[in-house]
Amino acid sequence: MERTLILVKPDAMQRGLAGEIIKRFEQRGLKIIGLKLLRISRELAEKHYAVHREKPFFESLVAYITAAPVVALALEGSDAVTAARATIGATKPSAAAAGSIRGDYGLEIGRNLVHGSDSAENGALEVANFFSEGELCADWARDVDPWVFE
Ligand code: IDP
Ligand code: MG
Repeated sequence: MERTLILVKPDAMQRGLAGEIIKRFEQRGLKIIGLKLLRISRELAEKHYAVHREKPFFESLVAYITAAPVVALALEGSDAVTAARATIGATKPSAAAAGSIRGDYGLEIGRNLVHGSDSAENGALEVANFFSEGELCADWARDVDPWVFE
Protein backbone atom coordinates (compact mmCIF):
# COMPACT_ATOMS: atom_id res chain seq x y z
CA MET A 1 0.00 0.00 0.00
CA GLU A 2 1.27 3.46 -0.91
CA ARG A 3 0.72 6.72 0.92
CA THR A 4 0.13 10.11 -0.65
CA LEU A 5 -0.24 13.59 0.83
CA ILE A 6 -3.12 15.65 -0.54
CA LEU A 7 -3.48 19.37 0.20
CA VAL A 8 -6.69 21.25 -0.51
CA LYS A 9 -4.93 24.52 -1.33
CA PRO A 10 -6.00 28.00 -0.15
CA ASP A 11 -7.85 28.88 -3.39
CA ALA A 12 -9.99 25.74 -3.07
CA MET A 13 -10.67 26.57 0.59
CA GLN A 14 -11.69 30.13 -0.30
CA ARG A 15 -13.98 28.81 -3.02
CA GLY A 16 -15.70 26.32 -0.73
CA LEU A 17 -14.48 23.26 -2.64
CA ALA A 18 -12.95 21.22 0.21
CA GLY A 19 -15.87 18.82 0.51
CA GLU A 20 -16.13 18.31 -3.24
CA ILE A 21 -12.39 17.60 -3.49
CA ILE A 22 -12.26 15.23 -0.51
CA LYS A 23 -15.33 13.41 -1.87
CA ARG A 24 -13.55 12.54 -5.10
CA PHE A 25 -10.66 10.76 -3.35
CA GLU A 26 -13.04 9.03 -0.95
CA GLN A 27 -15.28 7.80 -3.75
CA ARG A 28 -12.25 6.52 -5.67
CA GLY A 29 -11.64 4.07 -2.84
CA LEU A 30 -8.52 5.62 -1.33
CA LYS A 31 -8.50 5.20 2.44
CA ILE A 32 -8.26 8.31 4.62
CA ILE A 33 -5.67 7.73 7.35
CA GLY A 34 -5.11 11.41 8.28
CA LEU A 35 -7.18 14.59 7.97
CA LYS A 36 -6.71 18.07 9.41
CA LEU A 37 -7.10 21.79 8.82
CA LEU A 38 -3.94 23.84 9.25
CA ARG A 39 -2.34 27.12 8.26
CA ILE A 40 0.97 26.20 6.60
CA SER A 41 3.91 28.12 8.08
CA ARG A 42 6.58 29.66 5.86
CA GLU A 43 9.01 27.08 7.25
CA LEU A 44 6.78 24.13 6.32
CA ALA A 45 6.05 25.65 2.90
CA GLU A 46 9.77 25.98 2.14
CA LYS A 47 10.35 22.38 3.22
CA HIS A 48 7.38 21.02 1.27
CA TYR A 49 8.38 22.87 -1.91
CA ALA A 50 12.17 22.63 -1.42
CA VAL A 51 12.61 21.09 -4.88
CA HIS A 52 11.25 24.33 -6.38
CA ARG A 53 13.48 26.68 -4.32
CA GLU A 54 15.40 27.97 -7.37
CA LYS A 55 12.35 28.40 -9.60
CA PRO A 56 11.20 31.94 -10.52
CA PHE A 57 7.72 31.22 -9.10
CA PHE A 58 8.99 30.02 -5.70
CA GLU A 59 8.11 33.18 -3.75
CA SER A 60 4.62 33.40 -5.22
CA LEU A 61 4.15 29.67 -4.56
CA VAL A 62 5.04 30.10 -0.87
CA ALA A 63 2.74 33.14 -0.63
CA TYR A 64 -0.08 31.14 -2.26
CA ILE A 65 0.18 28.03 -0.10
CA THR A 66 0.39 30.08 3.15
CA ALA A 67 -2.39 32.54 2.25
CA ALA A 68 -5.27 30.70 3.98
CA PRO A 69 -5.77 27.39 5.79
CA VAL A 70 -5.48 24.13 3.88
CA VAL A 71 -6.96 20.70 4.47
CA ALA A 72 -4.22 18.07 4.61
CA LEU A 73 -5.20 14.50 3.83
CA ALA A 74 -3.08 11.39 4.18
CA LEU A 75 -4.40 8.70 1.86
CA GLU A 76 -3.47 5.08 1.51
CA GLY A 77 -4.17 2.59 -1.27
CA SER A 78 -2.76 0.44 -4.02
CA ASP A 79 -0.98 2.76 -6.48
CA ALA A 80 -2.31 5.70 -4.41
CA VAL A 81 0.16 8.24 -5.86
CA THR A 82 -0.72 7.57 -9.50
CA ALA A 83 -4.45 7.28 -8.79
CA ALA A 84 -4.55 10.53 -6.81
CA ARG A 85 -2.57 12.47 -9.43
CA ALA A 86 -4.98 11.25 -12.13
CA THR A 87 -7.92 12.44 -10.02
CA ILE A 88 -6.13 15.80 -9.54
CA GLY A 89 -5.22 16.32 -13.23
CA ALA A 90 -2.35 18.07 -15.01
CA THR A 91 -0.40 20.82 -13.21
CA LYS A 92 -1.74 23.48 -15.62
CA PRO A 93 -5.52 23.48 -15.08
CA SER A 94 -6.35 24.94 -18.50
CA ALA A 95 -4.80 21.80 -20.01
CA ALA A 96 -6.10 19.34 -17.41
CA ALA A 97 -8.59 16.71 -18.52
CA ALA A 98 -12.25 17.46 -17.91
CA GLY A 99 -13.37 15.23 -15.08
CA SER A 100 -10.20 15.84 -13.09
CA ILE A 101 -10.32 18.31 -10.18
CA ARG A 102 -8.10 20.86 -11.91
CA GLY A 103 -9.89 20.28 -15.24
CA ASP A 104 -13.28 20.86 -13.65
CA TYR A 105 -12.49 23.79 -11.33
CA GLY A 106 -9.30 25.56 -12.44
CA LEU A 107 -7.72 27.69 -15.14
CA GLU A 108 -4.29 28.93 -13.99
CA ILE A 109 -1.17 27.11 -12.82
CA GLY A 110 -0.74 29.35 -9.77
CA ARG A 111 -4.31 28.58 -8.64
CA ASN A 112 -4.48 24.85 -9.22
CA LEU A 113 -6.52 23.89 -6.17
CA VAL A 114 -4.84 20.74 -4.90
CA HIS A 115 -1.50 19.06 -4.22
CA GLY A 116 -0.70 15.37 -4.54
CA SER A 117 2.64 13.66 -3.91
CA ASP A 118 4.57 12.69 -7.05
CA SER A 119 6.14 9.36 -5.98
CA ALA A 120 5.66 6.69 -3.35
CA GLU A 121 8.88 7.80 -1.66
CA ASN A 122 7.76 11.44 -1.53
CA GLY A 123 4.29 10.35 -0.43
CA ALA A 124 5.73 8.72 2.68
CA LEU A 125 8.03 11.70 3.37
CA GLU A 126 5.32 14.34 2.85
CA VAL A 127 2.78 12.50 5.03
CA ALA A 128 5.45 12.42 7.77
CA ASN A 129 6.11 16.17 7.28
CA PHE A 130 2.45 17.02 7.84
CA PHE A 131 1.28 14.41 10.36
CA SER A 132 2.77 12.99 13.54
CA GLU A 133 2.33 9.24 14.03
CA GLY A 134 -0.28 9.96 16.71
CA GLU A 135 -2.37 11.99 14.28
CA LEU A 136 -2.63 9.10 11.81
CA CYS A 137 -5.12 6.23 11.98
CA ALA A 138 -2.78 3.98 10.05
CA ASP A 139 -4.26 0.61 10.89
CA TRP A 140 -8.02 0.88 10.56
CA ALA A 141 -9.61 -1.68 8.26
CA ARG A 142 -12.73 -0.77 6.31
CA ASP A 143 -15.44 -3.37 5.80
CA VAL A 144 -15.36 -2.41 2.13
CA ASP A 145 -11.60 -2.99 1.71
CA PRO A 146 -11.98 -6.47 0.10
CA TRP A 147 -14.32 -4.88 -2.46
CA VAL A 148 -11.83 -2.11 -3.30
CA PHE A 149 -8.48 -3.91 -2.96
CA GLU A 150 -8.20 -7.34 -4.64
P1 IDP B 1 2.29 19.52 -9.22
O1 IDP B 1 1.57 20.26 -8.12
O2 IDP B 1 1.33 19.15 -10.34
O3 IDP B 1 3.08 18.34 -8.72
P2 IDP B 1 4.83 20.93 -9.55
O4 IDP B 1 5.57 21.02 -10.85
O5 IDP B 1 5.39 20.02 -8.50
O6 IDP B 1 3.31 20.55 -9.89
O7 IDP B 1 4.74 22.41 -8.98
C1 IDP B 1 4.29 22.61 -7.65
C2 IDP B 1 3.30 23.75 -7.64
O8 IDP B 1 3.98 24.95 -7.99
C3 IDP B 1 2.16 23.63 -8.67
O9 IDP B 1 1.10 22.83 -8.21
C4 IDP B 1 1.76 25.07 -8.82
O10 IDP B 1 0.94 25.49 -7.70
C5 IDP B 1 3.10 25.80 -8.72
N1 IDP B 1 3.69 26.02 -10.04
C6 IDP B 1 4.32 25.13 -10.83
N2 IDP B 1 4.76 25.68 -11.96
C7 IDP B 1 4.42 27.00 -11.87
C8 IDP B 1 4.59 28.12 -12.75
O11 IDP B 1 5.16 28.03 -13.83
N3 IDP B 1 4.09 29.32 -12.31
C9 IDP B 1 3.44 29.45 -11.11
N4 IDP B 1 3.25 28.42 -10.27
C10 IDP B 1 3.73 27.21 -10.65
MG1 MG C 1 4.76 18.32 -7.50
